Amino acid sequence: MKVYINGKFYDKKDAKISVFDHGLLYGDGVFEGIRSYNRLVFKLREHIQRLFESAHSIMLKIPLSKEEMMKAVIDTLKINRLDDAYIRVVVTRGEGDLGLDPRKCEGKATVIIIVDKIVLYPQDLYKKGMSIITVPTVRNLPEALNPQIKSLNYLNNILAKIEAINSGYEEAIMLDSLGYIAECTGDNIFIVKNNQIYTPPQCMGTLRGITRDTVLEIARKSNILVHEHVVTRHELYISDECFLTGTAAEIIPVIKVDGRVIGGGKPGKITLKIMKEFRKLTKIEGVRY
Ligand code: PXG
Repeated sequence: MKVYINGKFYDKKDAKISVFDHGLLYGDGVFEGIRSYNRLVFKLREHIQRLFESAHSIMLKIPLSKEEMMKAVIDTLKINRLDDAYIRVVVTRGEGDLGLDPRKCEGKATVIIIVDKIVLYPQDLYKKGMSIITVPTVRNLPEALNPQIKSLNYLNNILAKIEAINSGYEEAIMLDSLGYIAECTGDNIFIVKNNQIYTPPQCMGTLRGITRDTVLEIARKSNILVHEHVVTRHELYISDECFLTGTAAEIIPVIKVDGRVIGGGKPGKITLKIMKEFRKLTKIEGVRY
């Protein structure tokens, strides 16, 4: 495996950055997770756009243009000869000193691109559906650290994941500070009720997922009504169907939440239709390499 660091490729064992990098010391940086399917990078432009928006928001200057970043991703895929890959793009504030002052890192941002495989959930859960739970750790307040910023600070999500794992579950539903459904630790959440789709609005402590946007697009094209609307736990419990979306997770059905069976206790027909349409899109859309 060859890893891209600041314009050069290194073998995995030599792909190292400084212990003074503020990405490590403070989680000061941003990232993206992207997928390619059969040599097509899905939604590459959208991911790079979000990366630059995250960086802009935390006043981190990425030392490449968007076009150069896209080319760097493609070059990393080509050199690794992977047809289907999970691509991690990381930009940190760079090397500084033992103080959080970002001025010490000025002009030294670290750019890393790793291409590998990712398996988020056991494969059989995509057929059977997952049981998940809501957890005590609430999603970051947008006015503190906005979940729209895909920063290297994922401790909020990791704590929620730990709570799910400690209770014997694979995934956690995080609520916002008002108690509404926000999202999962690395996925957006959708419910279906009376053949209509609902997902929490992005202003309520939810990342604007690129898979989420794709699902909304698929639903609209399929003449399914979609609502970006607050969702309570009660509405989730009495929904007909539930599924999660994310680049790493793709689309995975949920059949039980907090011990309540969702719909018929198996993946619903709208979920299956969206999964099928999504799979089709990944076969035809994307930047080729
Ligand atoms: N919410 C959060 C908090 C995320 O981190 C999503 C939603 C889905 O967004 P996209 O754009 O991918 O549809 C994400 C992204 C992992 C992992 O290892 C998960 C993500 C990113 C990187 C790694 O679980 N999810």
